[in-house]
Amino acid sequence: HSDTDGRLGLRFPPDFGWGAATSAYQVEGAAKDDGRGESVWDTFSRTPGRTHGGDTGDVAADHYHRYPTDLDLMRDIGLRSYRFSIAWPRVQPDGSGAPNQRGLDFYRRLVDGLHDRGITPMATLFHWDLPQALQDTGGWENRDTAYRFADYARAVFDALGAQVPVWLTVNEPKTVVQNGYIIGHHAPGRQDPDAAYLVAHHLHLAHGLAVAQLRDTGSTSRIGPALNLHPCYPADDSPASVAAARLYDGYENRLYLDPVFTGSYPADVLADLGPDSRLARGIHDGDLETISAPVDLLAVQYYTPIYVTATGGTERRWPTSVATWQQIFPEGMYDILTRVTRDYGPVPITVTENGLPTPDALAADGTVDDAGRVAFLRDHLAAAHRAIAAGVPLESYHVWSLLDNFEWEQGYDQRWGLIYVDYPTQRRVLKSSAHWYRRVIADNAI
Ligand code: PNW
Repeated sequence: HSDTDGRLGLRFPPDFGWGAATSAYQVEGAAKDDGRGESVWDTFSRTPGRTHGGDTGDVAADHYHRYPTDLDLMRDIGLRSYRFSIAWPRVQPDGSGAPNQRGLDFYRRLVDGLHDRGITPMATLFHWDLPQALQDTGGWENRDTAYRFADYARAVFDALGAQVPVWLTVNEPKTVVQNGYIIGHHAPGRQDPDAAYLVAHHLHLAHGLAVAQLRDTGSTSRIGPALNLHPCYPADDSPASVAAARLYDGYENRLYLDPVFTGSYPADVLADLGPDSRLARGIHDGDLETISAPVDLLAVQYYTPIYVTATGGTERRWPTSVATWQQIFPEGMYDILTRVTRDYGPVPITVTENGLPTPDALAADGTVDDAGRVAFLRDHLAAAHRAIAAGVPLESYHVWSLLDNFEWEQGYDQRWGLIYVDYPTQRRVLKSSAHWYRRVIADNAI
């Protein structure tokens, strides 16, 4: 039961890490500043027909220039944690070699600004913006890209390792695999499933090599993977639906969790791909030891469940958001958090993304009413609260996103932020969800 302003009276643990998240290509803009190289997303978004309205991240939310204002807004909301990503092409414009100091300096200013305001930085090393020069030599299909990533990670750790207490390696390897290499509506726009699962392996290898690099620096910072997990439910209780949902879960979840946490690929997925798959042939001796190096935490990103029919198809069962792939099902948050703790724990967990796109508009009185987002966040936080009560070691939660931003192939058409961005002027306006979240953080309760 909620009181009149929708508050549930559910208190979170002391020091809970209330946060919000962004990624470099989606917010920074400044595509040519300070020696930044090009990434696969520059190439992809500049290719006619690839993004809504031909939108690109060239300017985005201009966060590269406006970060001091954005830091002040984070402080005003009361954030305890801010998750951002580092653009590999700013650090190594061609994907290898000596780091570009001016690129690193931006992240140093950002991290210093967070500490000045009492906000804990959480940095993702790779949120999909692969240097185009590495794509030109095969990208993630090329095993060498994982070793280039390890070098890049080392350069970042050497520059910022002491100031960033939590590192995330690869953001959502599954989305690169599925959207980048199977469906093809993300960069690099391929439609080649056999290549896709080899890409998965090389992303896992990149993760493991980066973990080793952090350990080698002697850092006491923590590190883990950032996985978007989709609870997969059988559409009915027939044995065929249950079996189909189980295999679907293999492709959606266990393919990304098992190598890191158990040191092996899920046998049902490997069997389904067959002995001659590029994945099966691409696993070298020792790879799984590298990939399963102990991590310090698991970052979970939850948006939607998947309902699987007896034939392995999917079905819509709950209301969808303006993102057609998203069904609104808060209970899925409870299910996925308790499941990863049961099957892969005990490992500290952070939710690094959860959110909803809504058709937000600036009203005549200068406000932005996103009541739908408030209800979504409150219901998902209530499910997270129940998961904590059930024993899930959840330490923090990050709304996707801090700011409206470049939503990949949807361009600027989908708004996911707590903060409205008026793109023509780059003016920021706190939405009603941001005001609501400020009170949640102040009360440490929903
Ligand atoms: C995540 N799906 O992507 C990304 O990490 C963010 O960069 C992105 O802006 C955000 O979620 C919202 O889309 C996803 O198809 C892309 O289930 C696709 C899916 C989930 C997450």
